[in-house]
Formats: sequence, structure tokens, C-alpha cells
Amino acid sequence: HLSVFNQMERTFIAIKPDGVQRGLGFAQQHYHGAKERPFFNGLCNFLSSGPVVAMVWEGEGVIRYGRKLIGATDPQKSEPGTIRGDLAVVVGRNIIHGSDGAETAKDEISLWFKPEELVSYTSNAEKWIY
Ligand code: RTP
Repeated sequence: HLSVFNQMERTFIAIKPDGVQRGLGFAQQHYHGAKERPFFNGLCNFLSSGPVVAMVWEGEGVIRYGRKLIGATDPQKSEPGTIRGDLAVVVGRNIIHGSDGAETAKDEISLWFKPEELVSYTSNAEKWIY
């Protein structure tokens, strides 16, 4: 099989149950704005219940446009064509999160990532796409 990488290999990584459960304090920090809401404990338990895929997106207007792609908080109110509108059903299981403003984005990114974990790159696409 043709590959540009010489030393491709695979390794097995497993997050063991304690690794997932220890997310609880972290979840409380992430949702600190919702501390007084009746669903706070359930929400934190849910965020800690399994692995999550955490990402930072970068681009012009990406905070607002990211929210647009995600759709309204309540999937019953989100438009078809949005991630929640197409794939989610109830508000407590709305499958995806996106920061709601510049301040929150800054706080959330620094909570989830160390600066050196963020990659910024300039596309080389013109070399590869004809
Ligand atoms: P998001 O950024 O995730 O779109 O949510 P939001 O800030 O617009 O909504 P917020 O009211 O702060 O709620 C945060 C998350 O809590 C869950 N939720 N559950 N059981 C309920 O009634 C209820 N309401 C909200 C949702 O998962 C929501 O994304």
C-alpha cells in the first residue's frame, strides 16, 4: 500500500474507567455558568460518562458560524441541515457543544487545551490539488 509515511504503525490506547470518571471536576468547570440550573448535576455526569472529541476550530467568524452549523440548543427547535437538527432529539442529549461568544471561547479553549497543543498551519493545498 502506497504511503507518504515510512514508519506507519498502530498502538492500542484505552482510557480506563477511572480516567473517564475523573472528568467530573473538569465537567463542573466547563459548565460553571450553569451551576444554578436544575439540570447541572445531570449535565456534568453526562459530560463525564465517556470520552469526548475536543476540537478548536479557527477561521473568520468561526464562533458564530460554528454555532450556526451546530443548530439551536434544543434539537426540537434546530433547523434541518444543522448537526443537532439532523442528528439529535432531546435537549439533554444534544450531541455537540460550541462556545457561545469570544469570552467563553477563550475560557473554554484554555480549560481544555494547553497553548502548545494547538496547531496553526497554512494550507499547502495548491501544491497537491489540481
Ligand atoms: P450550548 O452552548 O451547548 O448550545 O448550550 P447553551 O449554552 O445554549 O445552553 P445552556 O442553557 O447553557 O445549556 C447547556 C447545556 O445544558 C443542556 N441542557 N439540558 N435538561 C434540560 O432542560 C437542559 N437544558 C439545557 C444542553 O445539553 C445544553 O447544551
